[in-house]
Amino acid sequence: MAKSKFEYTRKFENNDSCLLNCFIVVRLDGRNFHRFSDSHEFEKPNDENALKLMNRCAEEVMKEFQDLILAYGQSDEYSFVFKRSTTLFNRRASKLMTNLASYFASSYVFYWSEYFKEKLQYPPTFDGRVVLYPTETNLKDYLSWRQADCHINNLYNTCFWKLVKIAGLSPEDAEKRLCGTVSGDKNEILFSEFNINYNNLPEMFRKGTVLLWEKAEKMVSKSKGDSTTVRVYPQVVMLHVDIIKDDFWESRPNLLI
Ligand code: DGT
Ligand code: MG
Ligand code: MG
Ligand code: MG
Ligand code: MG
Repeated sequence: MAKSKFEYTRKFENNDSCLLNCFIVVRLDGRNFHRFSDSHEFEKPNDENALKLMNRCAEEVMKEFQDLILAYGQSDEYSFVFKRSTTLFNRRASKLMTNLASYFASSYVFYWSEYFKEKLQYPPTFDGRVVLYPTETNLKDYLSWRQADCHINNLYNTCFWKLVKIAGLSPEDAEKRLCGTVSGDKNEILFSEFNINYNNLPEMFRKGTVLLWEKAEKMVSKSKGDSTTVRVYPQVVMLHVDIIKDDFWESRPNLLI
């Protein structure tokens, strides 16, 4: 087809290809989920179904974009890590980010009814950003930062909502009560005032969720007769484990390769 005289406008596009060899991380985060969680009456501080829906969407994203090697989610956010060598969308940041964000958001709507009886009140939005990490240490530190954030917020919010819902404090008084406390103090409040051992709360709440690919064996029947054979195929697995300590990485030496 002949070029139109308008085609030069393409040259105004930025080249936003991500630097070679870096881990490309896309972090998505629900826009104004403070309001969204109120409108949909999410349980405070953790709504199990809301978290499971986030995990489901992330799993679907992993399956759709198979150069993703790892994902980590907590609260209304999910971080997706591409393998270093990915050439998906020529590593263009805007393409990677918008494809993940829109697939995640449409999945959130698509699968909503599997997790909630109540109707969706309005369309949710997720923002996205792309961050490049040049070293494995940088990437691990990034993921540790997100998991530490999960822990700090969850400990605080768990205390806060016990003080409000069980002890009957006003939100202002609960906030004052927790002001200046360190994590040991909060553990102590939970234990002595509410008989809760923080470490016994669900791991999904305390540690967030990690998704990664693992090889699984599956029995498949051959087309003729009833003989079966074992096939190995990759499968997304969901874990609620510590990724700050080295154990997680040492037991999976090939994860980032
Ligand atoms: P943003 O991200 O700047 O547009 O604003 P928000 O409101 O999404 O703020 P963000 O992302 O810093 O914090 C997440 C919000 O989502 C926070 O208000 C608590 C809410 N949220 C996330 N997970 C849950 C949950 O399981 N239960 C409840 N009740 N709220 C949740
Ligand atoms: Mg925010
Ligand atoms: Mg948000
Ligand atoms: Mg958030
Ligand atoms: Mg097109």
